[in-house]
Amino acid sequence: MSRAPSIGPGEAAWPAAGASGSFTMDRDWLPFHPAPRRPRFTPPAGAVDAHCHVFGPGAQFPYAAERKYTPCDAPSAKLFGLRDYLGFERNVIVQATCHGSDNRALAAALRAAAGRARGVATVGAAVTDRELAELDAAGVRGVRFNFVKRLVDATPRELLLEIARRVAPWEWHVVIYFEAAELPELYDFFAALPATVVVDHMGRPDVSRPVDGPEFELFVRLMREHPNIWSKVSCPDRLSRRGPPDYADVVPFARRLVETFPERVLWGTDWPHPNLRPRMPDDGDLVDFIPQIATSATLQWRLLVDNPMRLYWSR
Ligand code: 0GY
Repeated sequence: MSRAPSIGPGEAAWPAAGASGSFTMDRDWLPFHPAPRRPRFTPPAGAVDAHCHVFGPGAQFPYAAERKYTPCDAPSAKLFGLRDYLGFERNVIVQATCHGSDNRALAAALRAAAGRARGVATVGAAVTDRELAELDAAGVRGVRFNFVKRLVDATPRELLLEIARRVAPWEWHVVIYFEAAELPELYDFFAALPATVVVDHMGRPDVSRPVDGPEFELFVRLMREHPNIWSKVSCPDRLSRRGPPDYADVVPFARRLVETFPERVLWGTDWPHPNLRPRMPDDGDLVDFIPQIATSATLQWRLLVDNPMRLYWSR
């Protein structure tokens, strides 16, 4: 493999002070790891990092007025450098809440990827057919509904259903982000969504609870009873109480999903890891999490290649 590109700070797009145009990153913001280690695990050929973001640069793509945080810039060139360094072929870039429903940074990143990235956008019900057509042409294949209260103000469910109807002709799927404690309340709404649905980060289970306890059972039931529902087995760094390098307490949860629903799981780095505290993960550790949760070459191929290719690159 070629020499590691630098993905750390120091480029013009990310001045050392964390300022970009009129934006200064939050005082307690942790930038992404400046020099991740090389993973021991080699992803299969054609592997997809199916959950990551770009931020700005704010001077070019301003952060949204309604954002709940101001990040450091994390431009697409850095993301693509990391992709190559970690041994991946493609990215799925998910619109981050700091850009609201202004998808320009996402669309520009998708165009810059020249076919090697697909996107998940955030849109309002007022989105026009022309805007949807442009996003689709750029490579968007899904829309994200966020229910995490610290990240977004609540959107009425009728509006979300209206958005799901609007994107249906494009055969986009719906990505949902929520925390496990909210699932009982949201269960029926999720179960009724008229699309393929992809859950971020396993529905954020409390991994100090048993993997076969009622909380995670409810999530497994959601997937078992609804074959249109997929899950990302991502973000051990967000979920773990024990922490790196192995994130051992997250393994049983992710492994259970990979083995029960091998054809409906995706994996992603979550780079540049928004809002992570108290420490940034080493992305090399995150890649080495994969063989702990997908323990055969076949499961790894489904998780990293076959599943994301079916969902994002079927056309
Ligand atoms: C993630 C997680 C988070 C943030 C966002 O769009 C976002 O701002 O998704 C989070 O703070 O938990 O998936 O990146």
